[in-house]
Amino acid sequence: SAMPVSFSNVDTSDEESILVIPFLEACNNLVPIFDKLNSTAFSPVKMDFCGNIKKMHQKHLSDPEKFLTLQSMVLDEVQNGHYTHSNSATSALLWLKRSLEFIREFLRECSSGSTDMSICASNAYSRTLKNYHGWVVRGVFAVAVKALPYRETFVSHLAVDEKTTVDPMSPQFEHALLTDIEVFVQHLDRVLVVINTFYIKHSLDSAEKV
Ligand code: EIS
Repeated sequence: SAMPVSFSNVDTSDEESILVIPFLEACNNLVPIFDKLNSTAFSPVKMDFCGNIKKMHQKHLSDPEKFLTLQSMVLDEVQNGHYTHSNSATSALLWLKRSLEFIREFLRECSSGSTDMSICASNAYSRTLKNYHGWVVRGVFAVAVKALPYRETFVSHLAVDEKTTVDPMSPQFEHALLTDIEVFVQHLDRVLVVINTFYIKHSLDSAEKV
C-alpha cells in the first residue's frame, strides 16, 4: 500500500457523533509525513497541526465519557460560552479542519496530473487556508512551499512499509498511490462534510484572518 494514513476508521453514519479517538488517530497518522519532509520550513506547520490535536485530546481526557464525540466537546463549549476562546477545542477543531481541507485539495491536485509539488500546494492553498491568512502567514507559506521536495521524493514518503523496497518511479507504485489517494480523499471528504455542516449549523466558522 502506498498511503500510510486513512480516515476510513472514522465512522460518520451518525452525523451528530464522530468519535474523538479514531478521528485524532487518523490526524496523528499524518504527522510522520511532516517529519520525513525534514525541513525547518515545516516546523511551524507541524507545531500548529500537533497543537490542535493535543488541545482536543486534552479536552477529551478531562472527561472521556462525557466527551466521547467531537460534537459533544464543541457543544459543551457553545453552552458555556467558551467556544470563542483561542484555546478552545472548538477553535482547535476549526483549524484542524482547515488544515485537513488543505491536505484534501493538495492530494486532489497531486492525483490530477501536475507533478510540480509547489503548484499543487499553491492551488490547494488558494482554495483553503489562504482565505484565513494575512500577509505575514502567507509569507510563511511561501517559504514552506519552496522547501517541498520533488514529487518522486515526496511520494516515496507516503509508502507505508519502509522495509519493502519501493521504487516510486515504477508504474505499479504510481498506480497504487493514485488508488490509495483516491480512497483516502473519499474518506477524508466524508468526515469533513460532517464537521463543516456542524460548524455551519452552529455558526462556528469565521472569516477572520490570522
Ligand atoms: C490557529 O493557527 C491555531 O491553530 C489555533 C489558535 O491558536 C488560533 C488563534 O488565532 O490560531 O497562525 C497559524 C494558523 N494555522 C492559525 C499558522 C501557522 C503557520 C502556517 C504556515 C502556512 C501553511 C503552509 C502549508 C504547508 C504547505 C506545504 C505542505 C505540503 C504537504 C502532510 C503535510 C500536510 C500539510 C498540512 C498543512 C497544515 C497547515 C497548518 C496551518 C494551520 C494554520 O493556518 S488552538 O490553535 O485553537 O488549538 O488553540
